[in-house]
Amino acid sequence: MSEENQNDIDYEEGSGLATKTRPSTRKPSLYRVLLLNDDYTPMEFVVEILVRIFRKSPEDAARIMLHVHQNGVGMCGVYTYEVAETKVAQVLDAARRAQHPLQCTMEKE
Ligand code: TYC
Repeated sequence: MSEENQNDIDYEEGSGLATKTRPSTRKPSLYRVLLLNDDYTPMEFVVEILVRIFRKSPEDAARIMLHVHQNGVGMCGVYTYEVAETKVAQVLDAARRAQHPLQCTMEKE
């Protein structure tokens, strides 16, 4: 089933009525949350963020942190709009409190 036809409208023969045959269950758009590299944020702080805010295992967190360190940017996860927005805000707030320049952003998948 294509994304466009997720909630098909059926035009019943002769009745003049359009009836919805399925309840509305449109899939929400998803957003990638990205972490950006910088020269000052300690590696341990980034790992801690990935464990605490993105629920990564310490091993995955270390792998993602190193990827960002080496490539400039990396993905922390994919979420619905409001969840992604909240995670970005939590990262920026934690970085600001700790006075690290760590940057985090989101983009539509
Ligand atoms: N580049 C940082 C350092 O060498 C580590 C780092 C990794 C910073 C990932 C930000 O998103 C980041 N201390």
